[in-house]
Amino acid sequence: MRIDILTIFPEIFAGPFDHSIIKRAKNKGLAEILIHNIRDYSRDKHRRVDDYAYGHGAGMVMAIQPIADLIDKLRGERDYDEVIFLTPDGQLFDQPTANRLSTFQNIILLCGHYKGIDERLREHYITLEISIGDYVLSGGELAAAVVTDSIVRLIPGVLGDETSALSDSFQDDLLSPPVYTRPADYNGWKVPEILLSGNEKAIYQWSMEKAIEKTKTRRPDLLKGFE
Ligand code: 6GU
Repeated sequence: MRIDILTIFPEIFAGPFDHSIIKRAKNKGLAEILIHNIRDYSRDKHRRVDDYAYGHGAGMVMAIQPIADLIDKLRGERDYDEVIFLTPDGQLFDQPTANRLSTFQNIILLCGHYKGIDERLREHYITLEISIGDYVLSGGELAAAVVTDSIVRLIPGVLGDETSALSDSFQDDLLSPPVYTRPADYNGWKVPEILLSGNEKAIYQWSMEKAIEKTKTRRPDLLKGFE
């Protein structure tokens, strides 16, 4: 899968994709993540990418030309399954959306700033608008990093068996059960007996009960249609 990220702050992406699972996905050739600086496509002599909003109030709007030229260039090179705009007024991002995006070959993630982007870009270029939650970030970059992380880990072959199999059976609709590692007794704080029993069936049942119990108290909304 190839992910093209369009931003005016490419430096933000120096860190988040160079560790752990995403790094492994890139090294295995399963994910390619390309960062593009929108400013490089400005035809303005001062490399400006924004301008005053028509009509009302203060605040700058990201202009059409640099973003349109960049997307036109990319679309001339390959087909894209979705051109996604990260914006607080987009649809709420969730696991089913992550699952769907992870099946694609090529996607574009456009990071917004200021008061937003010229509405005509949304009408003519954007195919999907995503928000990562009901709070305001100063730009779409961190949201793009969140979306990228959640979809890259789902690409077949990225996660090893040890991370995928067991937890994913709970993952979509239930919160995870508690987990423990050695020592079995830490200054009197003991690991639940059943986990030391070696009885796989009983352990699975215990974990499932704990997951349901936790979901009931913390996120009862997730259990709709489960009981
Ligand atoms: Cl995608 N962008 C911004 N700026 N704020 C957000 C967001 C996105 N999702 C939640 N808050």
